[in-house]
Amino acid sequence: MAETIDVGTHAGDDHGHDHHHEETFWSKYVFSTDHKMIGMQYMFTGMFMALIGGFFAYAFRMQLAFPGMDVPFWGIVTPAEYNALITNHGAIMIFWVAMPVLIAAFGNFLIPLMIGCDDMVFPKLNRLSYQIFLLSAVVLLASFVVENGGFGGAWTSYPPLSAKHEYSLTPLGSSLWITAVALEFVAFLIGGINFVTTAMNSRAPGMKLYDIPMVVWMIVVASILFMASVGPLIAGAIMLFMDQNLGTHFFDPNAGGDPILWQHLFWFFGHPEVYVVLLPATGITAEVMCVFARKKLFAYRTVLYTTFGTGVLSFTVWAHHQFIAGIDPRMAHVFTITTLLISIPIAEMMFVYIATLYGGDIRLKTPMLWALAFIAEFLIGGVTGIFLGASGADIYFHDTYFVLAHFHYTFFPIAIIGVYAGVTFWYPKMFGKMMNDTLGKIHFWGTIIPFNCIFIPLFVLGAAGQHRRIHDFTQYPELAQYQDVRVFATVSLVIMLLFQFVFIYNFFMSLRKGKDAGPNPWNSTTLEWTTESPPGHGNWKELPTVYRGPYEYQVPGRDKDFWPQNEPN
Ligand code: HEM
Ligand SMILES: [Cu+2]
Repeated sequence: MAETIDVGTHAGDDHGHDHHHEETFWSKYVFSTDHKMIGMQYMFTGMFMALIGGFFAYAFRMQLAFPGMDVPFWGIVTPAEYNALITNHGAIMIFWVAMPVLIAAFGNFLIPLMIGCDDMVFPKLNRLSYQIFLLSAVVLLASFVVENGGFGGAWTSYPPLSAKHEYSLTPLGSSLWITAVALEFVAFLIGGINFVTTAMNSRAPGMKLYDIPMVVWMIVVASILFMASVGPLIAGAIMLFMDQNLGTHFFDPNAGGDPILWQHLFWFFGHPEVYVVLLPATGITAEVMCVFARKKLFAYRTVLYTTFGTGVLSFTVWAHHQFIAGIDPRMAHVFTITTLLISIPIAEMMFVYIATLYGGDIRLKTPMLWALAFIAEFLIGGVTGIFLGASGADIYFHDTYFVLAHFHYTFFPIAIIGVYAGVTFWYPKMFGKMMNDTLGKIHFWGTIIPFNCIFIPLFVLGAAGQHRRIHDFTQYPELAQYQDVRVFATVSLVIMLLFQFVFIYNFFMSLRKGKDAGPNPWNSTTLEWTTESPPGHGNWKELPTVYRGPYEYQVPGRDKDFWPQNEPN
């Protein structure tokens, strides 16, 4: 039952959760307030946007590899189109793929199921959040088809380029873009309220704070980070919109405005944002690893405190994106120190994960492969971040392909590997069917190998001085010589994209032909596996009671190797 206020009025009803009105297509799939359906809506919208973002990457990488040639399914990529493609590729992948899938889809689907309640605290607000998000996606898509095309001022949208139509040359595209981004922020601001309130207030009887599965904690902390950091940027977005359309000069240096102000507003949000998406993916990895290593999470409390600590620290590092923006070197030292500090908790989490694997009874099913890859690939991202965090080195690396490779080694594990780990792991719960494991493994290797072939070469190009956001490098003799490297990266990308169709095929084929999953196919301990798959409206016939922590595997003296949270002693 969704509407919590109904509980009182219907308390005497003997037909429990099923007294609901007839469900039509519209009430079930479109205007549902059920957290699971809203989670699905976010998931499918995010996946659809990922196809668009992936296609954009294909188009601009083809331009980089074969400048001036007709790109199949696109045509010639003009410089303006190139800018719009890279801008919107980045924006889409972060705001319309990573955020909706990692936070909103998994948060919605998992939080009530993992803490043992029937729905979010504010189901209608939840639905509103999705609707605003959908609107934001529509506005973004509209920005590509208006006169002069989509915005091309980079996903960071720095003024003055973004603030003046004379510079950006895309008057409507820019304004729609910033509107879409602002709407998306509002959607997640509303959504976060539910996650935090629900996890804190609706837990099953017996579930203490330390019994909450790690992924729920991490989504909660991520939501708080988002809510605490996004305000300034929503204000900034409105100011930028006003500069674009109402003749204000917040960011215009010629009229006393300050373009650097935007950079502060953007990165004060932007850096915490990377942890907003990192934390849920890290949480998903924890759940998957414990199940497929049959082990307790090593140092649960340490991970939890580290999560809080990382959250706080993430607010202190933003100006490491501005080392070349004329920052006072003494201030640059401060931001170097905080930036290097934040590597410590992140590294510690990875060590905890490796310690969790140590001595485990490891089962290499598809979700586990993704979880292991998360750790391996993310470490490369983290380590290269340390180079960039040193302000002296960053003056050289800034805005080169080195930075690009660094953040793809962090974002790819998060937004792609983490999502695949989660989807392949919870698929049986979401749809009641098993995915095909062989196809899953083909998809895994077909993604991981080309991924590294794309981005390792980009570190090399970056170190050689290849700058970001340039349409055709063959015009620079010192960079023209690396054309083979760019072709190699691009071919790898095309291969990787093609392998994604294996996943799409597996996803939909398994819906029809997959083996029935049953309630708990992986022998997991957490609450979502104690109800039927997929769970009905209201999640449980009778809400569970919790007796222990989330990861009791291989407890000595028990016949089964797992001890579900809801099983009495
Ligand atoms: C582990 C510690 C990390 C450190 C020390 C670090 C450090 C840095 C630094 C100093 C930069 C600025 C480079 C420049 O523009 O010149 C940077 C860029 C970036 N980092 Fe990281 N980073 C870390 C982790 C992450 C994570 C976890 C993510 C993503 C979830 C991430 C995503 C990004 C992005 C997107 C950019 C580029 C932004 C842009 O200019 O478009 N980083 N990183
Ligand atoms: Cu940062």
